[in-house]
Amino acid sequence: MAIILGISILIIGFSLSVTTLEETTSEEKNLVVEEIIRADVIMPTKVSRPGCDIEDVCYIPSNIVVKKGGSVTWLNEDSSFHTVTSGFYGEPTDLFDSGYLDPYEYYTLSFDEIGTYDYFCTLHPWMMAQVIVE
Ligand SMILES: [Cu+2]
Repeated sequence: MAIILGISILIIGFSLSVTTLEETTSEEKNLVVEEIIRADVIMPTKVSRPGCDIEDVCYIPSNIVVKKGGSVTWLNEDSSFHTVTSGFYGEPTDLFDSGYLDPYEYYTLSFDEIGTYDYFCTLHPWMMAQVIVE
């Protein structure tokens, strides 16, 4: 009896892991496709450490220009959480805030008013960039 139960549990466990693997694989494929199509600004790897600010590559590009009414999509390509938060570190303007973006998570915003929008990451004070709407 114990052996049969053990085998059943093994089989169930195996089917579960196969299902999870298939889901992950198809999600990853979607990510690759979406990444090519959708990301306007990326947060590259290793920006959770100071240094990206020296060459202004914490967000790439660090200055993006869009037409009024246009949208910008950010993609976090790093393995750490990051945010896209309006204003400056310690002085948020409360216009927008992505919250914590998981690795490979997207965030999209539309800009309906002309202006320069500074933004930063609430977790990494050196991460700063701008959206310019014209
Ligand atoms: Cu960050």
